Parts: sequence; structure tokens; C-alpha cells
Amino acid sequence: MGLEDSGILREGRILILAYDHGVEHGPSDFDSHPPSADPENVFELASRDEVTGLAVQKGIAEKYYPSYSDEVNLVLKLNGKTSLREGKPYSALNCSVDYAEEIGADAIGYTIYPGSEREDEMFETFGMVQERARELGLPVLLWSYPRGGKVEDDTSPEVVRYAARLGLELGADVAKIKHPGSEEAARKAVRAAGETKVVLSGGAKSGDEAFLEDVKTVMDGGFEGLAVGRNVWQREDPEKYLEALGRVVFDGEEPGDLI
Ligand code: FBP
Repeated sequence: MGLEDSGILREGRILILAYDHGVEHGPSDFDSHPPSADPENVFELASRDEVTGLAVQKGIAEKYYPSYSDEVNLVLKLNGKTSLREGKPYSALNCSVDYAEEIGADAIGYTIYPGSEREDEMFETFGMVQERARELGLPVLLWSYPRGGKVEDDTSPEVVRYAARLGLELGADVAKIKHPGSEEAARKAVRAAGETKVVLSGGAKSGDEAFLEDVKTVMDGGFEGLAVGRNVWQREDPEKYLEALGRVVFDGEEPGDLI
């Protein structure tokens, strides 16, 4: 199955809702907008037309995806880490590609922290995951997050460009990377990624218009879209915000009057 067959790439665009934060940050991420703590509400959001995929860990997929399999394209996140641990950046596999396929995943998601002293282990595991995903025909989405080691600023244009290139080199269909700060830097990251598609990682919630502006900048720089969590489901009216995001991502509209 290719990215387009999976539905995750639509009209050349990607708008994934990320919802693995219960693992990565813990439930406190849901406190500012309590309805977001209920996965059902997020599956409802992911059922909207603007959304091309929902990225969750396997426990959430097992319990909620069966009721939404017709409306939602599932990106199963295969690894993760909590904010409770200390030590070098590392994200451990907790779900196999085979199991992801069994529960109906349309694609798999995987995080690496290039630069970490544990980079070797993460590359090794990702290599096996990527190959198995190819055998099963599942598209591969890589959360490419340089961190640790020599990485001082994970949003510097050069570090982000490197992250994009790693997506291509390591065999991802989509590389999810940070905002490199400008349209020109976005363009360079896209060029570095070659045939691999590039999407923006959302980050902590910012202003309504400010985030739309960020998205517009990278779209103008050639990104295919975004994979975003807090900047959608932490908002008071996530439906309305998704509609605005959809107009920037799919229709190339200017953020000015959308919110
Ligand atoms: P956000 O849009 O909320 O930043 O989500 C993107 C994401 O990659 C999530 O999939 C993940 O839970 C989170 O960011 C991890 O963020 P970090 O590694 O910076 O804590």
C-alpha cells in the first residue's frame, strides 16, 4: 500500500493528528482542554474531512479504532518514551509491525533521536521496522528529532535539514521535522529529503494565528503538510481550528482572515 492508497496523502497533502502525548508527556497535556483526555473526542476530530490520519499508540488503537475504522486512517506509533525517565534520548519499540497490521494500521510511525548516544540502537531497530513495513506494504512515517549529543538547537535550519535528509536515507516515506524558521530553510529541508515527503511537527501550543502562519511558511517552502497534536486538541474549538488548518494546507489560503 502506498501513501496515497493509505489515504494519508490526499491531493498531495498530509494533515495528521498526533495523539501519543499520554505516553510522551503524560495526561497533564490534556488539562488545559479536558475533553482532549477522552480518545473518543480525538477520534471524532480525526474523522473530519481535513484530517488524513491519526497517530496513536497501540493501546488506544485497540480500544477505539474498531469503531472508527471507516472514517479514520490509522498511523500506529510503534515506539515511545515517557517524560519520567532520565538519561540519553531513547525511544523503545513497544509494538511490532505485524501487530500494527493486524489491528488495521494504514501506516506506521517511529521516532528516532539522531545525535543521542543511543542513536545506534535506534537506527538498528528502525532498520528492522522499516524493512518489515516494506514487506507488509505499510507506509513509514519517521519522527526525525535530532536530540542529545552535539545537537544544541533542534530547530536550527541545518539541524532540521539534516533531520529531513535522514528521513530519505533511512527509508521513510514521510519525515516529520521541526520548523526550521523560514520559508527558505523549509525549502532546503525539502530539497534534502528528495522523494521523501516532509511534514511539520506542531510543537507546544502557540497563538491561533501564529501557528497558522508557521504552517503557511513551511507549506510555501514545499512541505506536504503537518502532523500536529497540541496545536489542535488543546484549543477551545479544535473543529474550527482544523477547518482553518485545512484551508491553509489544502487550499493554500492566507491565515489572516481564517480565525
Ligand atoms: P505536537 O504537535 O503536540 O508537538 O505533537 C507532535 C509530537 O511529535 C507528538 O507525536 C509527540 O507526542 C510529541 O510531539 C513529542 O514531543 P517532544 O519529543 O518534544 O516531547
